[in-house]
Amino acid sequence: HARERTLIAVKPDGVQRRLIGQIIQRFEQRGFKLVGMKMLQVSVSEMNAFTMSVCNSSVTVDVSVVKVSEDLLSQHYSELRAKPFYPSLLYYMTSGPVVVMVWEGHNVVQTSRTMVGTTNPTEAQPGTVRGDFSTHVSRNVVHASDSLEGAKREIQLWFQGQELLNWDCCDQKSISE
Ligand code: DAT
Ligand code: MG
Repeated sequence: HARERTLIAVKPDGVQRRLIGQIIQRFEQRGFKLVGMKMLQVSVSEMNAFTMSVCNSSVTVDVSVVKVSEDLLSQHYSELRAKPFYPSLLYYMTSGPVVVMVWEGHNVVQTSRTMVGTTNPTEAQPGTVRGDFSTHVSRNVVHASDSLEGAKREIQLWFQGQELLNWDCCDQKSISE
């Protein structure tokens, strides 16, 4: 229904490549409503720093940057913990700022997965975010929740309740029932 919400994030590569604006524009022009947004850099926990130093020995990670959000990514990507690419995924996701957003609208979870494109940009259709802006699975620019339950879980993980706004868009009646 029209109040469905999903979590969209511009990953560190998307921020570095100045793609934040173009990604936001696509969701706005589709007719979705932005109800929350923030920029942050997830800090590295001591344990993750160790995992990452094993995964990439040329990198020195400053363990003194341990902060409150150290567990955020491991919860966000809990299903991927056993994958061989998991340590480098955490390393990449903590390498710079991300922009996390909550978008609302009719069928937004499924529609935004279509807009974002397949996980591996090699197969992503032109016209999708990944199909237009990326070539490699480990630098695929954007995150989008993959189910209603996943969206609910991820939104609660990244946002406090009061950071999400209920507001009326003046064109809402022209966009969905
Ligand atoms: P998605 O981001 O499309 O939901 P996912 O949840 O399966 O995909 O994986 C999360 C991220 O992990 C994905 O965006 C990029 C990374 N990833 C997935 N499969 C990978 C692989 N085979 N090699 C490297 N990174 C991968
Ligand atoms: Mg996923």
